[in-house]
Amino acid sequence: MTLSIVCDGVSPQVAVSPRGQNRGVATRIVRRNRTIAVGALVALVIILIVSLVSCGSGGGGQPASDLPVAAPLPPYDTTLTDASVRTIPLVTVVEEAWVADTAEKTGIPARALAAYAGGAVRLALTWPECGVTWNTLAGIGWVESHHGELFGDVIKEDGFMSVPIFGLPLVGDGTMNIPDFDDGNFDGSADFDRAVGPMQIIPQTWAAWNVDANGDGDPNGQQVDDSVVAAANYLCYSSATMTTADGWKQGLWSYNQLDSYADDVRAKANEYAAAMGLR
Ligand SMILES: [Ca+2]
Ligand SMILES: [Ca+2]
Repeated sequence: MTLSIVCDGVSPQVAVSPRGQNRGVATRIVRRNRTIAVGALVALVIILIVSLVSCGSGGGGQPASDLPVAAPLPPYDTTLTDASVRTIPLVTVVEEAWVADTAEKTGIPARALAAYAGGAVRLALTWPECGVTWNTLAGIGWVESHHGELFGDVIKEDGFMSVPIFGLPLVGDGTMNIPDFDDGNFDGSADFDRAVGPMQIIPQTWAAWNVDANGDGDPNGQQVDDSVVAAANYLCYSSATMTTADGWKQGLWSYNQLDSYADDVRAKANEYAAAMGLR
């Protein structure tokens, strides 16, 4: 997720977007470093243009308010509980046949879709009042990293990126200016902070919401199940419910304070719903 620091000073530890804050401007750049082999590091920087948001000043306008089509929960083992769903690998939560069929219809890579769909089920059991849907999570995943494929990489079957994704250094050069929070432990740099992984989570947010959802015992921002559940938990923390237009707006606004961001996520979420015959 593009996690951004909340600029009004409220809960900065859970802010989700590294979007810049230059008022009224419109440039977001995402950089990805490529790590190859033992001891060898080749940094490949790729640029993505996005809009920057005015932070907490209203300069970015008000978030869009329409609620995207809410895709129903995918089929899953209904004996799962709030407790048990936390103990099984996220990729096993939703029936494989549904994932395969839905991946074909929507064009979402199956491994990413399994994480979004499993995340929606997991949150339905662990945070039932939230109601975050798989198509909203998929919309975010597409906007953030094109499901991990923005730079030509892929999410592997084990859920890890084929090449780790890192966002642009958040040093105020067309971005937010966020001092180093993690001493490089999460984002690989003790000089600055940057967003990490397919859902683009910044260190402060990861510190608050890191989770192990694939069952390997290690919360890892470059692993799609861990990343998606952390993002979903953050959305649900930020909004009382994602089932109303205002609630959905609040969740997306906390994630990224930019009208076009919510618009982009909504459009993609609706596209995925339409691909499933939902209106
Ligand atoms: Ca850092
Ligand atoms: Ca993990």
